[in-house]
Formats: sequence, C-alpha cells, structure tokens
Amino acid sequence: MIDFEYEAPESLERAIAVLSEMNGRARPLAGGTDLIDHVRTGRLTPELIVDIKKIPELNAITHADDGLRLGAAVPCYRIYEDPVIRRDFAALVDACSIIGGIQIQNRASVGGNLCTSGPAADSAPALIALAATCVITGPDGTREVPVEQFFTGPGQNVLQRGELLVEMKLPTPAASSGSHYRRFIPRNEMDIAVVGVGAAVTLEEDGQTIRSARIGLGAVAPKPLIADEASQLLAGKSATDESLAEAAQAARSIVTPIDDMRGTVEFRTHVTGVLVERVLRQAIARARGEESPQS
Ligand SMILES: Cc1cc2nc3c(=O)[nH]c(=O)nc-3n(C[C@@H](O)[C@@H](O)[C@H](O)COP(=O)(O)OP(=O)(O)OC[C@H]3O[C@@H](n4cnc5c(N)ncnc54)[C@H](O)[C@@H]3O)c2cc1C
Repeated sequence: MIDFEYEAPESLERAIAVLSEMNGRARPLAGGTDLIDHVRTGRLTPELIVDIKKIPELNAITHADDGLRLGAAVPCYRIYEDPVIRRDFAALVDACSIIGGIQIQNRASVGGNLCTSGPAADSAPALIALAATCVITGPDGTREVPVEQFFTGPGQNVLQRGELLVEMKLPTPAASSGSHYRRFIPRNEMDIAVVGVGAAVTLEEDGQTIRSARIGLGAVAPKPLIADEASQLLAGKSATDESLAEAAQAARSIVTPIDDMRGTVEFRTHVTGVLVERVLRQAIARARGEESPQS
C-alpha cells in the first residue's frame, strides 16, 4: 500500500478547493469499501485522500414535498432504516439491504456505489427506476445529471477533475406507486449481480392499468441501462401476463452482456426477461399496497 496524505474537510467548498488544487492526485473517501481495496491493490495511487464524511450536505437525508435528497456519503444502513424511504422508495431499500453484508452496509454509501461505476452496482438500477438525478459540484459550479446518464463505461462516469457527487434527488412518487429491485446471484448473498433489475410503477385508480413505468438494468451492458422502450410500452396497458412479457422481451433486446464463468450471454439475456417480469409484479403489488419492502 502506498503512503498518502489524509484530510477531512468540514465544508463542501474546502473539499472542492482541495480536490481542484490536487488536479487528479486526490481521491474522495466515503465508506472506503471500494477505495481502500483499490489503493491497497495499486489500482489507484492517490497522493491525498479527502474524507467527505464530515461534509454536512453529503451526509444528510432530507425529505421535502417534492422528494428525497440523499447525501452521497450516507451509508446504506441509514437508508434502509429511514421510514419515509422504506415507504416511498422501496427499490432503493431493496438494493441497500443486499450490498455486501451488515458490516459493508454500515460503511458503504450509495454515492460511492455510483462513483465506482461498476456495471453490476446494485444501487444503479434502483435509482434509474426511481428517476434519480445526480447533483454534482466542482470548481465551475453545480450541475445535475439524470442517473442513467451518469455512467459512461465500466468504472467510468461523467465526473470531471475536482468534482464531487454531492447528493441524489429522487422525486416523490405519485399515489398508487410501487418499486422493487432484485438481482440474480448464484449464492444467497455476498455476490455480484449476474443480472440486476429495478422497476417503479404507477397505477391508475382502478389498480390495474399502468399509468407509467421505469425499468433499470444492471450487469447486462458496460454500464447500467434504462430500458426505455420496455418502460414506455407499459404505459396505458393493463398489468397482465402478456404486457409484462412484452416488456420483458423489449428489455432483453437492449442488453449486451459479457460471457463469463458466472453466466453466458444467452443465460444473462434470458434472466433479464425473467427478472423484469418478476420485479414488475412485485412493484405492482406494492403499488396496490399488497407488499412492503423486505428488511
Ligand atoms: C465484501 C464486499 C461486498 C460487496 N458487495 C457488494 C454488493 O453486493 N453490491 C454492490 O453493488 N457493491 C458491493 N460492494 C461494493 C460496495 O461496497 C461499494 O461499491 C460501495 O457502495 C462504495 O461506497 P463507499 O462509500 O464505500 O465508497 P468509497 O470506497 O469511499 O469510494 C468509492 C469510489 O468513489 C469515489 N467517491 C466516493 N464518494 C464520492 C463522491 N461523493 N464524489 C466523487 N467521488 C466519490 C472514491 O474516490 C472511490 O473511487 C462490496 C464491497 C465489499 C468490500
């Protein structure tokens, strides 16, 4: 492990100033569950680690009428213990509850999960389904990017030198909405998604017609994807086996997975459709008030 300096700024301004001065030679540290491993194994060689856990904006969970603002450094356990997030953003609770084990969830942040930008990051499909926006601040000011546009490739994202992901904004779901995230892994826990699917659904008053849907896919392309066509073709349709199967087929048509020891291209493509149907069913059940998120 290389030697590095350590600084823990208490304001966003100071963190941005330090990161800008170092011009790419500093790395932010949130929970450290990826960063420490990457430094230890030499994948990253920062001269300065900038601990962001003392910056108030990055550690706040703020509920407002128009939605949730989730600080980028908030660890998973604070997310799944929050009653409003459990009620309104169940897919995010599902994802945070399966990232590593308890020890990892006590440290790992959703912001860090996004910034590492692994194609199989569990929080990404859930946040895509929930229409999250990333708020990014850097030396040139603040900008907002829809989460599905945050990723640019495996381990890559839109962050420029000196920029920090400050928070994610999630709009309050309409009445009769539900969401779910689920992944396929060969083991019961502590594994990387072979396929991960998040979905959010809003139903009409009849409880049967889908007003809108959003589907996010993970581990089936170089970066997490929004399944746009699959989402849009559900709008106005009755929630039947046929319409869900149609959405599943549309989702299968956009995946470009890798072939490795955990799954072939054919297998991952097939599982994508299976999970899309199952995740939609659970999101619909939640929209009807029939299901609550797992703990
Ligand atoms: C045993 C184990 C099991 C795991 N299981 C899973 C799993 O099941 N599913 C899954 O998705 N992941 C899993 N992970 C990875 C997961 O823990 C991380 O992706 C975690 O969410 C990263 O968050 P962090 O707060 O620890 O980030 P850190 O490790 O502190 O940072 C991650 C990267 O993002 C950068 N960064 C962090 N915050 C910001 C910010 N606000 N702005 C800009 N850059 C930033 C850092 O510089 C670093 O490069 C596992 C990890 C371990 C060690």
